[in-house]
Parts: sequence; structure tokens; C-alpha cells
Amino acid sequence: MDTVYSENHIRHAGRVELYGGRLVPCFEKPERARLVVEQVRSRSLGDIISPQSHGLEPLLRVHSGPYLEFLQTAWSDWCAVHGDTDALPINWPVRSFSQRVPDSIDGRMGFYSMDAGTPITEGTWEAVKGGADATLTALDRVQSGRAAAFALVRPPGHHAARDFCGGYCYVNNAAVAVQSFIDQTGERVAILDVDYHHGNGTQSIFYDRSDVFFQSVHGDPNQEFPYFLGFADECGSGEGDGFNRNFPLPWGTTAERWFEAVDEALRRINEYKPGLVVVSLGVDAYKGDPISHFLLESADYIRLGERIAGLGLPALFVLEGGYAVDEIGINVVNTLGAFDAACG
Ligand code: Q9C
Ligand code: ZN
Repeated sequence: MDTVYSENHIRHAGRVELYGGRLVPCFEKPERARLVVEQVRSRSLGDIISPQSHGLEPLLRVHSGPYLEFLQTAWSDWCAVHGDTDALPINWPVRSFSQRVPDSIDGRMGFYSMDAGTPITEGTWEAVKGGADATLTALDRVQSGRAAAFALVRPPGHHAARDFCGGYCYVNNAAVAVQSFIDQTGERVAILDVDYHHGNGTQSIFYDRSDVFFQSVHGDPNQEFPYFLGFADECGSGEGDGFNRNFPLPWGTTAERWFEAVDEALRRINEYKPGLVVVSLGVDAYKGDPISHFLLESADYIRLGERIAGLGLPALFVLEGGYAVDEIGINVVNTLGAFDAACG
């Protein structure tokens, strides 16, 4: 399959995130995408093409206007007050607080975010927009008849909700592609989120809808980020009841247990009969991931690609997390290469 990739991602290079009470170098760094590109090239997965700009309209279908405006202006507003440091929030409008949007940049940093792991830097918006364009360009290729395409993007997207960033994510690339596909075709879409962390942003964007079936296999939020969403009893609301499914799993989960959940999700997708499957492809369930606690081996990602191919559906793969930089490219291309091989 072909890969859509924009070099713009290197413009987003946060220095630090808050982790275990310390400011540590960001795990979500440009090197991640470089290593994936290298593997895509060296294993001849397919062509690597540049994205075409798709404007802001498709982003506005899933994110609020004020939030997208904030993403585009936060850096210069921050710089004017604090100088040339990463922009990070220090507090959030939790229970009992007003939900008014504050004027100050520090107030807006908290209002439009959910954590202190997601810095805004000088080039963040450019990188984020490039990632959304890459995802939409990959979708175009699937819509023009390819079996699959890969959006090689960073920063990732699945933690970003309608009006907040967090978990290294700013714009929800997978959600933008899903909504764009529905706007163009009127067909249903299934999302399979195999990133180690729950895709809270994607879930919340589609929670009350039956035309998008979201399923996520992830670390139990009782133990793991994002801590406040991703529980097994979250099944969707209103019309969306029955079209959201979570598979929270404990630290130490092995491939055997993980695939039981994935296989169950794939069975449900089969029954749902969507026109497209979007895979939020994080590879942080890998045993060597520095911030995660599942035990998948690199070879397990070959199995994953084969099983997704077994759906026989057009597939859009969107890169999410995965921080073991030596293996991230291997694990991603294991999945995609196996999908291609199984499709023949
Ligand atoms: N001790 C993605 O994989 N930090 N985001 C958690 C918990 C945030 C991961 C720290 C992890 C976000 C796309
Ligand atoms: Zn993750």
C-alpha cells in the first residue's frame, strides 16, 4: 500500500512533558516518524507520496472553530507573555469551575487541553495541519479504489476531542477522515483503535452516533492514561447506544489475551458491514515500549495485519502512538506489509 507522509511533522518538536513529577524530554518526537519512513522504504511497502492541502473545512466537521483558532494562535500569544519556551498548561477547569473561555493564554491553555504532556511549540500547527492533510490524502486514495493506504503522521490524534488537545494529540486525524468519508459517501465506518491507550477523543466525537462504530483495545483506565474514559461500560448514548465498545486490559496483558479482544472487535465489525475500516494504528502495546505495559512482540503485528485484511474491507491506517523508537517502524510495517500480503 502507499504511504502519505509530510516532512512538516519535524516542525513539531516539544522539548519537555510532565511525567512522574518531572519535566522529561518528550516521548513523542520527530525521530519516531523518521524510523517509520525508513522501514517503509527499506521494506518497499509501496510509494511514499506527499499530501495535498484539504483546507480547514474537514477539520471543522469534528473540531470546534474556537479550538482550531486557539491551536493556530496559541504559540504567538504564549511567546508574547512567556518567551520562547514550550507552551504548557498549569491548571484545568474541573468540577465546580466556570466553563467560560478565559482571555489569558495561560487560561486558554488549560481550557483547551486535558494534560501537561502536550506542548504547543512554534511549528505545532504546521505539523498538525500536515498530518490532517496526509490523512485526508490517504483517504482519497482509498476512495479512488485502493484496498488500503497509510497515513504516516505525527503528532498523533486519537486523544484529541472536539475542543481539547491532550495525550500528545491536537487534531483527531482518524475522526477527520471518518467524517469526511461519511460526508462524501453516506456510508457507515468502523474504527478499530489498537493503540495502547484508550482513544478518548475519537470515542467522544462519535459517542452518540450509530453511523460510526468505535472499538478500542487498551490499558485499563483504572491503571492507565487517560484514566477518565475507556471503561467497559461505555457503550454509546442515544442513537449511538451499542456503537461504542471498549476492551480495557490490565498491565502485563499478553498477545494471546490481546488478540481475543481484537478478534471480538473484528467479529463485530463484520456484522456491522461498514463501507470503510479506519485503524488507529498505535504500536505502543509492544513489550519494549517505554511508557506502556503490554507484552506484544514484533511478530504479533504481522498477525494483526493479517486479521485486519481478513475483514475484506477498504482500510485506512492512521499512525497513533508507539515510543520504542528502535522497533516502531518494524511493528508498523509488519502490520501493513502483512495486510498487503494477505490481500494478495
Ligand atoms: N504515566 C498516545 O499514545 N502520558 N498518547 C502518560 C502516564 C501520556 C500517549 C503518562 C501518554 C499519551 C497517542
Ligand atoms: Zn498510545
